[in-house]
Amino acid sequence: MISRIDLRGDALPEGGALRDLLPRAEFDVEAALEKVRPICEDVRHRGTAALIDYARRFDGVEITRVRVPAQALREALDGLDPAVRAALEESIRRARIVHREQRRTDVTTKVVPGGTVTERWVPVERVGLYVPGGLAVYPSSVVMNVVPAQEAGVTGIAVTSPPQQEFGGRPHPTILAACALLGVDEVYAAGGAQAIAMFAYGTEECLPVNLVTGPGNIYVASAKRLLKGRIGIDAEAGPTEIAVLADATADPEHVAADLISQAEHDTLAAAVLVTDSAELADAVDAALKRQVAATKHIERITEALGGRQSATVLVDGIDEGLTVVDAYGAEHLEIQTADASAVAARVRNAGAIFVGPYAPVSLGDYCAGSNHVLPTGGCACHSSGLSVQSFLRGIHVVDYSRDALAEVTHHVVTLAEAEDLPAHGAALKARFDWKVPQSK
Ligand code: HSO
Ligand code: ZN
Repeated sequence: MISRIDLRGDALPEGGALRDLLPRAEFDVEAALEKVRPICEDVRHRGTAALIDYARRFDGVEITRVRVPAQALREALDGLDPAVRAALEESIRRARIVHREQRRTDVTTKVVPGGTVTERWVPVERVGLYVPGGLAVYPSSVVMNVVPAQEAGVTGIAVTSPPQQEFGGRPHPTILAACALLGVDEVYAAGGAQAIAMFAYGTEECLPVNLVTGPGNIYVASAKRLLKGRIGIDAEAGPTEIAVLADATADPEHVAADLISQAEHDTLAAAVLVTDSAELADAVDAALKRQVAATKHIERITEALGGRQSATVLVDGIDEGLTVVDAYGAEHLEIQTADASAVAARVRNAGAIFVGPYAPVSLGDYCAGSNHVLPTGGCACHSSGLSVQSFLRGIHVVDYSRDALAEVTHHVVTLAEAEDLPAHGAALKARFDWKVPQSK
């Protein structure tokens, strides 16, 4: 069901070569650009009319407006199953506890007497949050996008999610209810590239936003790449990934259950087990067979686990395992080894790390308090998941007195002349009856 890559014996190849040996799904964002470009242009020029046409063409729904009326949000919340409401409230509560602590405070540094630089953290004014539709319904992603934006102090929050045939061309009611629960009243029924274009260019119904966050399919990722610059983006999210670094102490049933849990998202989802124990690998294989047969989304999971993006990687020890998981840079990494905390502390590249037998990825998906919008496709080597920081900009505020400026003027003039930009120096000289002071 899941293929094997045996790296035991020889020394591991270095850097890029090791990464090339590891499995990864094809997610060609560049190739989708040609399809996405005309859609974005169309939304730019025809606004709501274009969105209505795409809703008909891609989502099979007839709608007359894209914005979801406030009444529909209230009704969705009223109709929400009380158990789901309680679980969402707990998810929100925990996410708030964690994200509130992430808020950076402004820092003022006294550089010299009379000269300070302050880093002032200012929330983005208006953000557009994308919540995917597709194979599953993701109210939890509403929580993971909205909570950090709110905790950052963003005042203009708009959410969009694909219109659903089953619900009269509106997003799934649980998504609407989650928005209502979080106090978000600006919600749109738009999905795919066209939704990103709506946020970037604005329409009759939706003002343009400054930043778009949230995962989506390849067309969403491609539109983000195309429109980046006009808007800020969090990441070009690809299919979900789980890597598990495990030794002989791990419980194969748990490892298998966790691999399956993320394979459930998509046929392209990746599940990678890295272990120094061939016995564990065999036991996980057996557990996978048994457990997959009993899951609801058996076909999707079987395809994901059998795909070239999933594998069991055999290594010579946990040190080598760490080298492998660092080269892979998983969206989610579980450490199921002896002394898991110490092993986890040595990981350099992962979107989020789940430590020990009682921190499965599914906990993080819903109720750990951490964020589940995380870098995929190896982007964990250079990027972070969504946090309060994603919604803030640090502005440097420079405040110098006359004396403090006078004291450094000769250095500025020298550097400006060294760059053949004498007008830069002149801007300082103009403030003083200036002659070159002697350096001390
Ligand atoms: N594992 C997904 C998030 C999610 N799981 C939402 C269930 N619902 C990507 O981190
Ligand atoms: Zn998940």
